[in-house]
Amino acid sequence: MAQLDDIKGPGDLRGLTTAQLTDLADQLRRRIIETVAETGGHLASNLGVVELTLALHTVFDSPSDRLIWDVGHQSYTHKLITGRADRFATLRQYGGLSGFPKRSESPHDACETGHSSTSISVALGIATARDLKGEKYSVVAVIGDGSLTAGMAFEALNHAGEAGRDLLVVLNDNSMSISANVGGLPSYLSRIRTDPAYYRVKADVEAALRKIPAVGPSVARAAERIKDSLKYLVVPGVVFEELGFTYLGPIDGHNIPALQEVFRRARQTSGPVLVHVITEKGRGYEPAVREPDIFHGIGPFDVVSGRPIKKPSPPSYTEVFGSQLVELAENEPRLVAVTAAMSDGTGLKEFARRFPERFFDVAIAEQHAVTFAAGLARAGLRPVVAIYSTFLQRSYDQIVHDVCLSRLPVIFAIDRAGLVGQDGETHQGAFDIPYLRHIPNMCLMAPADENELRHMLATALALDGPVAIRYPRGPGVGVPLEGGAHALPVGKAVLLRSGSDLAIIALGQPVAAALEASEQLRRQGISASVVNARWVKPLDENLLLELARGTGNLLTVEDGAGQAGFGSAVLETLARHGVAARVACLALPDEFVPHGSQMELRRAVGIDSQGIAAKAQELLQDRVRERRA
Ligand SMILES: Cc1ncc(C[n+]2csc(CCOP(=O)(O)OP(=O)(O)O)c2C)c(N)n1
Repeated sequence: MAQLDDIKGPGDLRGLTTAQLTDLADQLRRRIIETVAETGGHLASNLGVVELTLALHTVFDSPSDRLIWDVGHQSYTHKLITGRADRFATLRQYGGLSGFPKRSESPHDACETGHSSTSISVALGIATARDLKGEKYSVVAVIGDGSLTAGMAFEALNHAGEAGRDLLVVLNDNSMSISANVGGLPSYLSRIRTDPAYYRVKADVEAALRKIPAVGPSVARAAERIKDSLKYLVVPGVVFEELGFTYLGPIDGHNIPALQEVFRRARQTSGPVLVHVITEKGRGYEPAVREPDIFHGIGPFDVVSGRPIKKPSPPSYTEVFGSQLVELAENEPRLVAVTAAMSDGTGLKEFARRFPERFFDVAIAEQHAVTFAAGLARAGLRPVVAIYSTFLQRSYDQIVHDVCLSRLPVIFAIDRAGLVGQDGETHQGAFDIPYLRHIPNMCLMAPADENELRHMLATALALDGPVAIRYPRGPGVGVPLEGGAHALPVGKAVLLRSGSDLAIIALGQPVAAALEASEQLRRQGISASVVNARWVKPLDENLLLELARGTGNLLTVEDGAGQAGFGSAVLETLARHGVAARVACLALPDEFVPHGSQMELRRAVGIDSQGIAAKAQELLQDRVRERRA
């Protein structure tokens, strides 16, 4: 039997029998389960595509044929059989293998991904370039049924069907997004899977074809061709057929020979082809089959019991948001909640249970989620749209055009703002301050702790216009949560500590580190004010100007991109008022921050307490040098 560790590339799979590939699938599953139990990761999605990945790599010739994994969270088997098995234990660790495809890791990774529903567009672009350059290779996009619900996937299908280029779309249908899939398209796919009427029609067509008599060799060849094309031009995929695709399927996604056969056929078919593959999310690991949503993305867990290994920690910002929203909704019947396929990730499960009529999961459709919320607000409701910072990037125009232009009271609960950790570049919540700060009518806050998040939600509800609250992934700082949430003064920062040498103005999560840094500085004889900024917009200009005129040294700290971020807002304010001060800005660098633990990444970019203290010293030394010069 072939050993997983001996597979150095897809070439080593060639010639393996079905029995050998099946045995390899077992080894792959074991390796994935054991590794993810240590590192955390996207377990259930990966367990579902082991055979699918083996079949693709035995039929297609990567890297000259391009395999594009939508989202890329299901690429572990692909990584393991493309020369990365020896490093697989470093998955998602700082400096180790990424949990998503990365061209820097392997020529077999055709592009960087992490956000959903991009694969068909990029595959079509590559196929178009291939044709224009007169090159010959196959392009394959593998997309899940959840990812197919996003507008971009529809846009790409629409274009690809008409363009008619050779392109294979593999629809990996496990009937799940992270949780149960939402909407008309999933219902359609489910009918294809389960409605016997479809199979009857398919069987009828095939039976009729078998009766076509063969008359002479050329007629026989033609009849064979018609049989072939008609046989696979089966009724179930009529929607895809109408869009211009040849539909093949549905195929059992755990049957390697069946998959290999359909992929060979797809490779020979000209024009765009959609192969509909049915897989089981979590396949081969009972706890993941039972709870595919929990095991979609999971931290370290115990393999035997399937239970997460959790260190005791304060409630997460997400949990505090979820329970506070339920509390507010009890007294505010207009409050409704919107999620884009992330009800669990954004902490809305309890809200959905308590107020099913007021909860909307719109599928992976961030743009639609925002404009839908605009409609809700326009007609008198108070929608709260809970979306991760990185995925809200998709909705920039909807925020500008549909919400802010009309000054609609939509509350944006921006979870996973700042450094998110192990999911890396594609998931860091780096850009929300820059992409929101400049939009007229928008207010933007960031809590320093989980209790402040509660008050900020109450504040947002009291305001009559668009408001965004950005808060980090992970546990809060552990402050007490008792007492009702109350509205905070708008545009007012909080002076936490007064000092005479410089002022550290921190926003959100880094406030705690700024306080620690001020302690370290105090021990070195440096006296620092510390401000919890709370608001990016409106900014507490009075306090800022006062501090700038006072010590003349300001250090801003934020866990978002530096360009056009919070520090930039401070600099703009000083410039507008003609106040000269020495200002240093600590923020995320002008580069994509890779994966690692949040702590490691904060240290690496210098927004932990040591980094803040060092930057403060640097600022003061420059000042001393300047004075001497
Ligand atoms: C734009 C965007 N929104 C949300 C997500 C979070 N997300 C990652 S995977 C996933 C579900 C994907 O479902 P599907 O495509 O069916 O893949 P499966 O995990 O079921 O194999 C979601 C919502 C994302 N990666 N990108």
